[in-house]
Amino acid sequence: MAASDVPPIQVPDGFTVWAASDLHGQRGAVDRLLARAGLSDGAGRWVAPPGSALVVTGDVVDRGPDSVGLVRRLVSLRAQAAQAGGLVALLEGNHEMQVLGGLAGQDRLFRALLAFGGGATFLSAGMAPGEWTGLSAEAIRARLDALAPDFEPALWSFAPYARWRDVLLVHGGPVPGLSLEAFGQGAERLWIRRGFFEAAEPFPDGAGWAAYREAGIARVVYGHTPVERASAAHGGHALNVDTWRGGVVSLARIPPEGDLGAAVVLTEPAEARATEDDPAAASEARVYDAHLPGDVDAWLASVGTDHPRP
Ligand SMILES: [Mn+2]
Repeated sequence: MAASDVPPIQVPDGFTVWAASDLHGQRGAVDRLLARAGLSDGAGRWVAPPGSALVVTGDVVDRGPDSVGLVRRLVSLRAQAAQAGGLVALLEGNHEMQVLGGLAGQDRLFRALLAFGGGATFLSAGMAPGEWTGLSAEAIRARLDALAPDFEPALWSFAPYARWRDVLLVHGGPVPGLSLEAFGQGAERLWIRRGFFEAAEPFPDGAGWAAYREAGIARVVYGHTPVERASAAHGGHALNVDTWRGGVVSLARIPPEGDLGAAVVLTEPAEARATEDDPAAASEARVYDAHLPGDVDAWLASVGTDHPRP
């Protein structure tokens, strides 16, 4: 089964596509970027011309100042865009799975949630600083659901990946050797890093990427691994737009064909984190990267597909 039961999103070929990733609660910077791109008025109203799309490739929550506010902003813009001949695609990241699975009681996901900035999400819902310390996942979830009942349903509505022309948009990247169906159903796409962007086999021509190539995918827009500025890989067939390391939030206009390194990229400074990552746990990142995709797959298989929607 998929990381959720939401189908992948197909963006019509003729649309103009803007992409961002790893927004991590940066509602102010996102508002400024959307206004500069002509997508919103900077205060939550979708103003883009018909045929405009915004694709957010996951990790909307945790770390930054207003996770709940940013999710609400993007869900509202998604509804407005759908009524105005546009499209907002909200895609899953590992942080959305850490919130949903962690608060559902999956132990390793809960530890990852607390270690990697989940407290910032609790704060943005209205919990007091440190209120969650020592609480069970169940107790935190009950408090969060009472303060922000729309929040978990909104995260359940995120899609596994999107496609536009020959572009795949996904949080971590394509996973080598998989069919497109297996790629969409497993959680590895949320965590993969060097296995995609430093793969010895070039994308999309290497043997391991045959299923993607045969499905018409030749380029990938992704995030998850923080970089200083939007960075092309695989000879311009891949573009990482997670610029968390550079202290900025980026919004990239994806060229309809050719070198992704030629994308127009707008940036705005990120605000300070609301909570720091746990430095001890951060050293376990590779352990989490190795275990959590399987944990998510097992957890989702156990909870089934009947999730609340906004
Ligand atoms: Mn991520």
